[in-house]
Amino acid sequence: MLIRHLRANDPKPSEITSRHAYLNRRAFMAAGGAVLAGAALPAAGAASRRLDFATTPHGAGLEVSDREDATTYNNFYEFALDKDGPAAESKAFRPRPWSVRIGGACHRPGDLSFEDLIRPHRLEERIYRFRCVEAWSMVVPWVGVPLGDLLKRFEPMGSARYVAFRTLFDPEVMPMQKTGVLEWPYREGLRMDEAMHPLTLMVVGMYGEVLPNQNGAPLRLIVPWKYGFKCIKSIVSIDFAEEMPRTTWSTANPREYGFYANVDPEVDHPRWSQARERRLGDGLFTPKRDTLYLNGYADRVAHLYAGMDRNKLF
Ligand SMILES: Nc1nc2c(c(=O)[nH]1)N[C@H]1C(S)=C(S)[C@@H](COP(=O)(O)O)O[C@H]1N2
Ligand SMILES: [Mo]
Repeated sequence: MLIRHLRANDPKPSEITSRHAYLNRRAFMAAGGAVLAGAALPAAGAASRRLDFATTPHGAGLEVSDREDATTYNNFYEFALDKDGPAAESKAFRPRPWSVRIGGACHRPGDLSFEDLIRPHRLEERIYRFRCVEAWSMVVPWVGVPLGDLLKRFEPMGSARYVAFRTLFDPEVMPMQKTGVLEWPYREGLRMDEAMHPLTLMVVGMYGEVLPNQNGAPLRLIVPWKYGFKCIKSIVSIDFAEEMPRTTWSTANPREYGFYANVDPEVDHPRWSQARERRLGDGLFTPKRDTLYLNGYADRVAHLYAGMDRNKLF
């Protein structure tokens, strides 16, 4: 394996070499030419996990986190409550076949297979900063579809002000769903303008390959300016709603987790500061990094929250 080979021979920190290996492969894939509609997704059950995608300038200057870190340090409470649990406990989860129910305030509701949902779109790769509310962060090359392009196909009604998402409920494969640690299924939601914002992605892959189970296979949300818990995994339903939907974490602990969950170094979590973060892959003695307002995407999204009290609507 190229990545292992480079790592074994390089005395420098592994994140640098694996990043080079990754970027080389990315350049190689980009050189592969035009993306054909329908060819972007491997067939169900195919041995290849590779995706075809268009590269974009998003995050071109950022140092990508090690794939190993991003796929073994997870939050996915359906499988385990610790960080290394989801990778081990989600091995028996089979994310294909998969279908998604689209409903609520829209003119074209329906049940779509994962393939029918994604195939009409061109996949894009975007390198985004990702910030968990627990003060760790990473930089990941996600592969997905702008959520707004996907939602438009279902013709939301003028009355739709929010979008609500749910994760699969299947306690036989998601063992923690047999417990009451959270209210299941996991739920999340966005305001319509947040959902339609061009930075918001419906993600089907990372590091050029289909999503590993522990990262939310086969599809999950990525909203790069919000805390990680908004980025709901293994989605089975999307509903357009007139009222603000109930969400898992803001229901579990409304004092600590709000509906907006915008990354904000000036609004502390009641139990810890949000001013700084530890980047996955940094050594224990590397100083924490300053957290950026809206995770560094303020120039693109701050207008969505103009006039809003950041301490009240957090
Ligand atoms: N269904 C579901 N989605 C979820 C979670 C979860 O427990 N269940 N955890 C959230 C949290 S707190 C974070 S930080 C991110 C972690 O994503 P990652 O494991 O891909 O880094 O997923 C979010 N999405
Ligand atoms: Mo998180």
